[in-house]
Amino acid sequence: MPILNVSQLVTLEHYIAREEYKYPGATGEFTHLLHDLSFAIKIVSRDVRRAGLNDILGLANKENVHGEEVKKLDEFAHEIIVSAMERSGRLALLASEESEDIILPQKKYSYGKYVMVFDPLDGSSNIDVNVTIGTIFSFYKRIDESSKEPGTLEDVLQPGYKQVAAGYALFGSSTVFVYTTGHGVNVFTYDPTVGEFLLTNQNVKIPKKGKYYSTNEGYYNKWEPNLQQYFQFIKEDNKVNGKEDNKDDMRPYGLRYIGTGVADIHRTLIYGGLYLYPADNSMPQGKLRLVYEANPLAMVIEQAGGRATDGKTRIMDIEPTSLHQRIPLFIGSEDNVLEVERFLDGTHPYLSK
Ligand code: FDP
Repeated sequence: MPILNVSQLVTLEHYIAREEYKYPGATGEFTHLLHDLSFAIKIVSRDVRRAGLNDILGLANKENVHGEEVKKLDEFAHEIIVSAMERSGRLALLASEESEDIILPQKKYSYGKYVMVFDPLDGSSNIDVNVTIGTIFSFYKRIDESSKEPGTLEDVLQPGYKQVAAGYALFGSSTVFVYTTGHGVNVFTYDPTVGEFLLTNQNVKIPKKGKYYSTNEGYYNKWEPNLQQYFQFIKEDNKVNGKEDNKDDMRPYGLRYIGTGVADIHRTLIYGGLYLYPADNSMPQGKLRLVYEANPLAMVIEQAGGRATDGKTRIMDIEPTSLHQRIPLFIGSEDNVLEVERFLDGTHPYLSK
């Protein structure tokens, strides 16, 4: 019995090329960038899958058997992605969580009209314990598209609604590549036996409401009182004390928290619900990064029909002021995000009980 029906065998490369035909006048430049990125992701995936082995070899003398220095996996993923992408000649600059400043392609490559931002390996606390981690990415057009000069910080500090594509790769029970160019979200799963990403879920839609919430609830005491009330509310059982059984009321919600934002948000995309990383009294700006975490994930979730805000404002409307800016994030099914927002703005009827 074949694993996939033959009619479903659409590779990522094939899909990207097919998409391009839909845009008269498309130059194919962007298609090439996505090809380069999928190549980089295959390399990162291979090395994530061998991470434990590399560590054991490396631990002996701090060098592996080839006499090479053993790098931390997140630094390694950063280097692979920069090296695969800079040589395309289509990027004006890159920006990564692993680099303090913007990264310019080496002088021997030319500067193109696109900007790439990425988090090479999200979920760093999970790398050494075999729990799902992922790479987040997004692309913008530089402000002056005709410029042949190196890109500038201004080219990166654009609001998320200007992203031309965004997505992520997840290294979990399989490796998946999820991306959107603003026309729906598609999921590709890596088949290592043929070395290709195959289309496994086309035009994914997030459920309008879900019964999972995902957050580090250990910080409960640091949160604002209205948010604490939200957590009381979602744990109440809608069926106790002879209350009317309302099918839309899914309480008590179930808790799921991997601690890798991109993995928690991927589950939220598929099953519905809410992922939140709020501000608290020790991190008033929140923890997650606007440019290379919140914006790309917001674009994917919105394209799937969901919602992403900082509790008030749409994430993709926020003007970034610095490369590593942090932001509170409430993201997921539309109804769940609206529900928590009503607690934050004090209008939810539960608050007046
Ligand atoms: P990490 O620091 O482990 O890289 O982006 C940062 C992030 O992971 C998210 O992926 C994750 O959801 C969150 O931080 C985990 O933070 P807590 O340890 O505070 O829960």
